[in-house]
Amino acid sequence: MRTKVVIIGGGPSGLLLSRLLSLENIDNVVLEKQSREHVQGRIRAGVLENGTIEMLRLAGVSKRLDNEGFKHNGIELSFKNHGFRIDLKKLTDKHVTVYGQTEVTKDLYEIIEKENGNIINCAEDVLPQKVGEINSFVTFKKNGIENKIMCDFVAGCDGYHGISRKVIPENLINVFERIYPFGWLGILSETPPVKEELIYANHGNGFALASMRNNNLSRYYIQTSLDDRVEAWDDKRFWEELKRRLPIEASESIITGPSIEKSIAPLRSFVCEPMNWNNLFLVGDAAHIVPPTGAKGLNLAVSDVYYLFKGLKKHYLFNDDKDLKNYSTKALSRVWKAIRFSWWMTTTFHKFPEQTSFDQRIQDSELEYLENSIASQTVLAENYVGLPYEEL
Ligand code: RFL
Ligand code: PHB
Repeated sequence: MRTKVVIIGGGPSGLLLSRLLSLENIDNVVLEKQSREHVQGRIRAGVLENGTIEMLRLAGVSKRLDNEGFKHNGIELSFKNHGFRIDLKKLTDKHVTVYGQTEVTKDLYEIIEKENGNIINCAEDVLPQKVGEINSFVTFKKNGIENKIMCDFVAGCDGYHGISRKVIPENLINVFERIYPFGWLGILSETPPVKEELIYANHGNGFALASMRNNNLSRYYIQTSLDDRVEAWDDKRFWEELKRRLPIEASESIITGPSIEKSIAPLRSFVCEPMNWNNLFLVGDAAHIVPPTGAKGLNLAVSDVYYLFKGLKKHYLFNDDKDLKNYSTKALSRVWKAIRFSWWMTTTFHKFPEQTSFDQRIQDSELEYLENSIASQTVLAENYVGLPYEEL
């Protein structure tokens, strides 16, 4: 079998790239390790930037998003159980949209299947080979049978634990990493959200976040220690701790109920430079990870797709490789700004194990400054709604 682009990983970045390439008649195949149900069931991101929405629109998957997504013109920040609002719309003339990653992947899968796109689920032992040579190919097993696809390019959209980054010789990449000494315990509950906008809370016990998926589906997170186990957090304990950390009005009005999902995620910042090796291009979480505090992970994966899609399109339609050559530099410039912002949100809102009373005072004064300074609020708002994509 032969195709133009083999896309390893059928998460949001792989699916979106596949769909955009297909719209330009650029042949591609997606090789996804997991089943479709597994991919669609992963509850992750919830906040989409305008740039992400525009890309989904370009891919022809914005109908349900336009009908069911929630426009948020602001977010609430809180410290010492006192909340204040950041008016994103007023400060930037932009908003964010709450629409779950589960829905984004569902929409993309549906349209790709309907239009006869090529997604191979449950592909095992996927391996890109002869990367950079004219006869590059990718091998994989399906139902125990070995397969080989010849290709021009490989897009590594296979997330942090994928194979694509690992095939790059170690001496050709630089890795930058920060591992945070805490995790997020998240729950989903079929209860109305405590507020119509998200709440990010700094509290002496640790960070808390009140988010949502729709009018009767709430997503809440609390910071926990790295060795904490989900089993140690029954619903009662979770709600009590969440209420302790949220602003007073929120904890007084919150409606609690049984959790329908509960999990703990570690937090890390990670960047791999450069984001390509010859004709293998890393996209999204395969190349970089941000802690979820800034809601940037999925949005960054989409901006990578923007740069790579443009590069591949120019290659095939105009025989011009300039943008492909610049892919890594362009994508990384935006990535590092989101890495910085997510790191800043994380360090401003979380309690670190070694944190002293001095550090707590610094966090408090940072948040007090934010509450009262339009300049400071603008910096946060501009980053939160998403920095513009660079022209290529
Ligand atoms: P994904 O989603 O990890 O998809 C990679 C796909 O590759 C497959 N795969 C392989 N396939 C074939 N062969 C192999 N060897 C393979 N190895 C892996 C996997 O099965 C998977 O289907 O990466 P992608 O596409 O780059 O997308 C990235 C986003 O999923 C991620 O950045 C976000 O979910 C991060 N994130 C958030 N991002 C936001 O923009 N806004 C948010 O509000 C937000 N909240 C979050 C988040 C991530 C979280 N967790 C759990 C890490 C909240 C949380 C709690
Ligand atoms: C979510 O709804 O899952 C969510 C929202 C905002 C974040 C992180 C996660 O910063």
